[in-house]
Amino acid sequence: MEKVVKSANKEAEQIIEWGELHKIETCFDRAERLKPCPIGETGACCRICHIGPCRFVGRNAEEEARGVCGATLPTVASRNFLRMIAAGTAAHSDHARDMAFTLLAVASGEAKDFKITDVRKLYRVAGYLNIEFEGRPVNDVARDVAVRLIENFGRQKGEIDFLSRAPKKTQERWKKWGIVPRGIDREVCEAMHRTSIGVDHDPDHLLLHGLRTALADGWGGSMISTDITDILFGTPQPVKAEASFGIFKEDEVNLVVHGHEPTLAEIIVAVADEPEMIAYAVSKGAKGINLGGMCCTANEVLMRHGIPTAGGFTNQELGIMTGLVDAMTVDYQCIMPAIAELSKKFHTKIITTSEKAKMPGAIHIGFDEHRAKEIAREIIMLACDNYQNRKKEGSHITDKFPVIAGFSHEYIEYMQGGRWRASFRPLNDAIIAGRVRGAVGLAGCDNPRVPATGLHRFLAMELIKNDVLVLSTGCGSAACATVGYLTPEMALENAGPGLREVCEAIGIPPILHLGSCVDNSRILTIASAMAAEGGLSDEIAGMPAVGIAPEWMSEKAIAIGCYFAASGVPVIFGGESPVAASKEVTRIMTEVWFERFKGALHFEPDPEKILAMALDYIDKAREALKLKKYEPGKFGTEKVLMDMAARREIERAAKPHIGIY
Ligand code: NFS
Repeated sequence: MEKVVKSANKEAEQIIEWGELHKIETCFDRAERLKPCPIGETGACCRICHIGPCRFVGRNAEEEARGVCGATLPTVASRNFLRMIAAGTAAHSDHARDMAFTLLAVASGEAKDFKITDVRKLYRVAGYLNIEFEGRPVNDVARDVAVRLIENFGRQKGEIDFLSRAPKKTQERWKKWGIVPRGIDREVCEAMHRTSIGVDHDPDHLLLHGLRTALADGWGGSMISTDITDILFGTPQPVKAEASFGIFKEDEVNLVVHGHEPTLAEIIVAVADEPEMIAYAVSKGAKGINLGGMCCTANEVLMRHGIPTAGGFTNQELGIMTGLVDAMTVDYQCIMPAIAELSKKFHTKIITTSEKAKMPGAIHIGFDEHRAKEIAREIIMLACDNYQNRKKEGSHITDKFPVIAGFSHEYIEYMQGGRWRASFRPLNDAIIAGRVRGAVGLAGCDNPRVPATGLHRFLAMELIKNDVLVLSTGCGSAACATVGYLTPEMALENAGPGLREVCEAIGIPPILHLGSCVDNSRILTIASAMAAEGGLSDEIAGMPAVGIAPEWMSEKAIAIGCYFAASGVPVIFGGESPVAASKEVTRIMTEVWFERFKGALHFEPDPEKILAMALDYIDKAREALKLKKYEPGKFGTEKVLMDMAARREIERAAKPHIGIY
């Protein structure tokens, strides 16, 4: 019998096989053993009150069937779905709240180990908020920005501030359909209220509130998080790094930062280079300290410092199974509780660091931004102490791949014309001419229910072959990084002729790593800039662009998919639909949303079909915009893209220092 591949990643599969040999269970084994509950999986189980749970199965599986209270299947499926959006929005936004309070603490001089790193970005954000910045002390501006952004969470009336960054027409659609989010917490709270027993029963109405809540995530929580992280730690620019399990070093202390909140990870990066820390590691017999990342905390420090990544969600257990991880800090989100138990079979210390997220079997060292360096040093020393306990066991892997990451929206703008002519004109022109067929945001988790990372890899490869520029984030980026896809050479070897030319001219990979999952908000900013640039659509809707999350599993991914749909982007998710039980809910999320917003949310498990659907959406959008029909290798004439040499020339002529926007 042919062996079932659990991960599409060769190195991951090697560790899984080693684990099987040593009787060590992973999420892949558990996924095989625990099949999804077929009732809950499709949205057909109502458990919001205790008369039930009511299950819509068998003779009760029709649209007009009713639970004990009389709720229909479409009501139940849309309520369940709205709760997923609310949870995803809460996760991104509570992270954003932490970032906003950190900014406030820094601006008030209470968190002395941090500073405002990117003043230019601070001013840009102050500008969006109509906060005066010229001639004022930086910390005063930062405090005003922090206070104002914090208000977005508890605002009761009015609008979330960053909605004004969307194209006017996009905003008008939101107004027309009554989905303008007021305050982030208000929308999440109202979602929970409306879905409790006996409140909102109209599927369309429930789902519209889902879109409003999701917009509070995309244009609220996520965008706030991205902007503040850039202000505090720097706006990313291209950086070279490495990915996969070979990043761990046999002769150094390996400390992994895992989770989503970059604040502690940033300070660990800062102090790990201190001579005292290195001397401490050496005193324990190691040659130095080697930092690595996992999931989105990895993406944050990869984007800004080139810290190597060991990969995404399904790699967290496998990383420990290399036997080389001396300590792993986990903050919050996407952390499998299994790692605490697993770590006992090795020498790895798991350290929880957030007061919001604890785990039996882990050590807790609560992070406090007021004593940041002290805590970071404590953690590093703990990892060093534990280096001596390293055992021989483990599936040591030496393979690693080069990565170019760090594509913030500011850098993407800059790379198309330099500091003085930064714009999206070249990209718009390349799309108009058919050199670039369109763009896809490839995002979301990796998943042990499919050959993990395989769907990301398949789609990334096929899309660039078809001249589609890929913007990747989150574990989608990690899936591509850990197989060497995030390099300029990828364009030379695999991209279609038009996309290859564009990538060569600018010197970029055809798959651009934009950051963590909150950084999907960067794609909203890019789409808005492309609309403002002209020549394509004058709103986000109607652009030759699609969002794909082929291996999603988190509620956060659902919130992301919905804010893209509400913003006008058709979105295709892999796997079974969580509303499959109701034809009506499926129709609303595809047809009705498309009529109103030109966005939609589909679920399609077959990757070939996902690809075909995405290309079809892109080609239809091109047709509607009356652009040249896409034909591989046949382009119209557009303005010559500014190449590296020309850009350097401009920089030289302008100023000796380079800022990216
Ligand atoms: Ni996004 Fe990042 Fe990964 Fe999925 Fe989890 S790490 S926030 S939710 S699993 S992409």
